[in-house]
Amino acid sequence: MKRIITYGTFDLLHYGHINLLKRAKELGDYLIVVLSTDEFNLNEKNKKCYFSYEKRKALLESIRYVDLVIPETCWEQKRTDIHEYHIDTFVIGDDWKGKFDYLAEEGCEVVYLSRTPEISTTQIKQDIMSGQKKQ
Ligand code: C2G
Repeated sequence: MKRIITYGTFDLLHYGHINLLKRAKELGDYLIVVLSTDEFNLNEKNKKCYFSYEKRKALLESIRYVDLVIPETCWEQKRTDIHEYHIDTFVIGDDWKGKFDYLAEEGCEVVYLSRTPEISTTQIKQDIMSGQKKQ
């Protein structure tokens, strides 16, 4: 059983997130999503989420590619998560390319997947504010 882990906020869940989760799951058999808590988002990522952690968690748990959702409360937990959950591969979008290479020291493969370029939570919010419609 190949175990995959990925991290993120996943607010206003969209097809870019789904593309990432689908490809992450294709790398193994079991996918853990470590979901940023509201406090972590606010204090560490300067993100004010539209949906609360519980709602974002429920949405992720309904996705067929996702096997487990756990909280992300700090940047440093990745090293311990990898051991605690017996992770084979860490996966994240290539907007983070190079930032988590150090996890290879924990015996974990590190994979950066291409982002879906034309969509983002910020873009969705901006489009709604300006009355734009996504084509
Ligand atoms: N993503 C993507 N394509 C998009 C938007 C997001 O592939 N158009 C990917 C990101 O690269 C990330 C995941 O979807 O792998 C979640 O994105 P965010 O919710 O923006 O998460 P982020 O703020 O990058 O949090 O400790 C790591 C952080 O928690 C990562």
